[in-house]
Formats: sequence, structure tokens, C-alpha cells
Amino acid sequence: MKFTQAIVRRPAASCGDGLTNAQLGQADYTRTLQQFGEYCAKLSELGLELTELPSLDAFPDAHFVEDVAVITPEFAVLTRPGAPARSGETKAIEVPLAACREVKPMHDGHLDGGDVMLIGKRFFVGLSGRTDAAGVRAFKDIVSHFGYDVEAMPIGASLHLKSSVNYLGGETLLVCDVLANHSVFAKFHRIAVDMADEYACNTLEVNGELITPAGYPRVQERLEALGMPLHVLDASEFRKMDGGLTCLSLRF
Ligand code: CIR
Repeated sequence: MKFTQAIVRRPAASCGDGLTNAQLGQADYTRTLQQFGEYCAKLSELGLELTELPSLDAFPDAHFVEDVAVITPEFAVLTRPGAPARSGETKAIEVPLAACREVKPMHDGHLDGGDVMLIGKRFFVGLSGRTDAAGVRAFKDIVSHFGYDVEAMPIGASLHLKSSVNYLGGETLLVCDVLANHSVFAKFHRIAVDMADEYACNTLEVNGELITPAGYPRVQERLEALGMPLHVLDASEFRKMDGGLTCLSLRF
């Protein structure tokens, strides 16, 4: 899908207080802002026009905007995030979303945008600690009206589906080995990644170019072999908070 725009949210000074299981220490605010700035600059360099929303101090995870909405060429779904601490973030994204798409709010269940991977007219949705069956049904009720299919799949212990698998364009998936042999991915060319490098599965494709987190040379080497332009960003502070490169923006 060709993207022209992205919505991002500036991290709040409270960002180190967000939810995390990473056990890598607390995110440093100054470094978070620096890495966020580098991320935004990279998206701009790749041709996206950015809308930067203000930080929300009461919601330390709110800069992970990907979880509160899913944007397609025709509409935007306002999700119902699975973590109670994050449910209030949706209110703050409604108006910016409405400026770009017709907004379709979910009314039942729970679903995080990090569990949603769109390929063509098919959504792959992870059943996770954040996204439940009722959420998948509510999401499907909305998207099926626009001709989209939904394929739901349990993802095991990872936070989100896109913590473990991301679409790189063409027929290619970058996927953690635990999900690589799942039947729903059978027709794809799969670059299987060792669980030790799982964080690098959260590599972001933007208009034929890839942005990958620093520190994963084995994954980087395999991405280089694809021949796509590859950009490496330091995402250490986001990683401490269980967040990755896709979570930091909504592209459309
Ligand atoms: C959370 O646990 O909700 C945040 N600390 C991280 C969210 C990351 N979002 C994503 O992977 N889509």
C-alpha cells in the first residue's frame, strides 16, 4: 500500500511509567524524545506528511498510537484497547482520525491495533492478552462491510501479532519461527527469525523501504539480501516499554 501520511504522538514525560514486561529498566525521557525525533525524521524522509499530536501525560503509552486505531484507504476503526490503563487513549485520537477518514468505533470486546496486520484486503488479527474473540467479531462486523476478510489466530505469549510478524511487501513476511509455520502464512515467502531476535520482527515497511531496529545483525543481513533500501534506527527506549517501530505511527 502506498502511504502518504502518518499520525504520531509525542511521548509524554511519564513515558517510563507505561506498561511493560520487558525488564530492561525504565525508559529515559530525553532518549525517548531523541529516538522519537529520529523516527519522525525518517518517516518524513520517506515521503510521509506527519501529523504530530501532543503528548498526554495521563497516558504514558499514548505515543504507541498504532494500538488505538486501524486505518484503511476507506475508513478508520477506533479500537477498544485491551489494557484498562490504555482505554482512555481512544478519546484523544477520535478527532484527528475523523480529519482523515470516516471513523467506525468498535462497540464490543477488546482489540489493539498492534494485533492487526493488513495485507491486501485481508486482515490477520492476533488473539492475544489484549485482543479477544469478541473484539475480533466487532472488528469483523465493521470491516466486512468494506469487503475485507478477517483471519484470526492465537499468537501465544507475545504482546501483539506484530511483535512477531510483519509484512514487508510483495509476498514476504518477516516472522518469528514460532509463527512461521502457521497455515495462514503458508502461501507467503517467510523470513523466519529466531525467538532471540523477535524484537526485530517489528520491522516497518514504508513504500518499498524498510526501517528496522538497531542491534539485530542476523536479521539485518537477511533484510539486506532482499535488496530493499534498509534504514536502521535505535529503538532501545521503546523496547524497554514493549513498543516497536510499527506502534509509533498510523500510516495511511
Ligand atoms: C503497552 O504495553 O501497551 C505498551 N507499553 C506498548 C505497546 C506497543 N504497541 C504495539 O506493539 N503495537
